[in-house]
Amino acid sequence: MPYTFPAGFLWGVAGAAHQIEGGNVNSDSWVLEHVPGSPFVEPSGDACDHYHRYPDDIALIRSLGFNSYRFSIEWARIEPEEGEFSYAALDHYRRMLEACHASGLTPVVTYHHFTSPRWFAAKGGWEVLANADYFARYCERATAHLGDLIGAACTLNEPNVGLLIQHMGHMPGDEAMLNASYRRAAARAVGSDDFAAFPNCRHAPARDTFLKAHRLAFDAIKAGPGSFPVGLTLALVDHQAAPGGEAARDAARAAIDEPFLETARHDDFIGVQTYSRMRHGPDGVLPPEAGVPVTQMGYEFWPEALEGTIRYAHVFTGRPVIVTENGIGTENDADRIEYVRRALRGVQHCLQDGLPVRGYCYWSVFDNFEWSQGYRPKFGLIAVDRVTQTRTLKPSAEWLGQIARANTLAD
Ligand code: GCO
Repeated sequence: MPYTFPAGFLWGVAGAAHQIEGGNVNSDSWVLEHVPGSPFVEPSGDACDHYHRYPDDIALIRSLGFNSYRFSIEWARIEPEEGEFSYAALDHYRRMLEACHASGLTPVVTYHHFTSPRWFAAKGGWEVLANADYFARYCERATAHLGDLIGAACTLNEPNVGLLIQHMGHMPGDEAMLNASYRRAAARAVGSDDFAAFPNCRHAPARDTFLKAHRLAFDAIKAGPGSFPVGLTLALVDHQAAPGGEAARDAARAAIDEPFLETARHDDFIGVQTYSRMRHGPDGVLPPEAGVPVTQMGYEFWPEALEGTIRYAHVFTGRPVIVTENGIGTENDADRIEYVRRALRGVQHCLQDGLPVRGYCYWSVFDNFEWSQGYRPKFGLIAVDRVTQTRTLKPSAEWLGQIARANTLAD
C-alpha cells in the first residue's frame, strides 16, 4: 500500500557550512587540514562554493520538491575573533534564510556543526567547561539577528560522535589525542599553547562542556526573537546485542547516548542522525556481519537502523523526533535509493505506531567534504564537479524529491 505521511511533514535535505561553503579559513578545521601530519586526507578548499552559490542551490532544492533545508551557520565567520561579531556574516545568513522563505523551504538551522573559530580552539575549545559561555553568547547574538526567520534550530550537531567513533575503535583514545603531533603543530600555527578542535579534542571532558553549552544555548535561542522548536542532534547507531552482548550494548548506550538523551528531555524535539547499526558481543563491538554489504564509510548497509533509533530516542526522551540526518556514502545511486526507501519504511512504521516523527532530512544535498576522508565518500543527491562547481542531479534526487512533493511513499 502507498503510505501518505502526516500533513506538514518536513521533507528536507541537509548540509553543513564547512562541508559545502568553501574557504572557511578562520575555522579550527582549516588549521588542522593544513598542519604537518594532518588527520585529513585533503583540505576542504572551495568545497561546493555554496557560500556564493546558495541562491541557485536553494532554488534547485525547492524545484526538486523538498519543503525544508537544514544548514548550519558558521561561528568562525560570525565571531572571527573573540567578542568581535561580523554583521556582514550575519547578514549573509539572513539572506540565506530569506531565500528559503521566498522559495517555500522551512529553514532548519544548526548553530554548530563541528567547526569553531580558531580562537576558541586555542582556548582549549570544548575541553574547557567554562568555554560553554562563549558558545551561548554566540547563540544569543546570532538569534538576535536571525531568529525571526528560523523555522527550527539545532544547537549542537552530534556532540556524542567522538565518543561513538572512539567506541567503534576508529579513533584513538583521549590521551593519544592529547599527544597527537598535529595538535601541537596546530597550536604553533596559531601561536597558542594548545589547540583543541572538535575532531581532535578529548571527548570525555568535552562531554560535560557540550551538555552545559546545549542548555545555555537552548535558553539563549529561546529568548528570541522568533518562536520555533529547538533541539539537539545526536549520532545514533542502532545498538544491537548478539547473544551474550546485552550488557555491552547497554554499557555503550549509557556511555555514548544517554547523558545527551537525558538533557534532550527538556527540549522541543530530538534530532536523530542515523547511518547504520552496531552489534555488540560479550567482548564488545563486533565487526560487520558476514554477508552484509558495507558502504563507502565501512558501515554495514542497514537502513532499518533508522526505525530502531527513532524508537529508542523517542522512548527515552518522550520528545517528538526530527530525522535531521540519514543517508549513505556510495558511488552506486541505485543503492542510495534502496537505502532510503527502506529507511522511510521504518519512519512509516513509527508513524503508524503513533510516534511523533515530524520530518526527514536526507544527508546530504551535495557530494561534499566528508571531514578527514575528504571528497571521496559520496553522500550527495547532487554531484558537484570539483573544478567547475557544476551541479548534476543523480536519479535519487528526483526520486526522493518526488516522494517529498507527493508526501507519499509508493509501493
Ligand atoms: C556526521 C555529520 C556529517 C557527516 C555525515 C556523514 O554525522 O558526522 O553530521 O557532517 O558528513 O554524518 O558521515
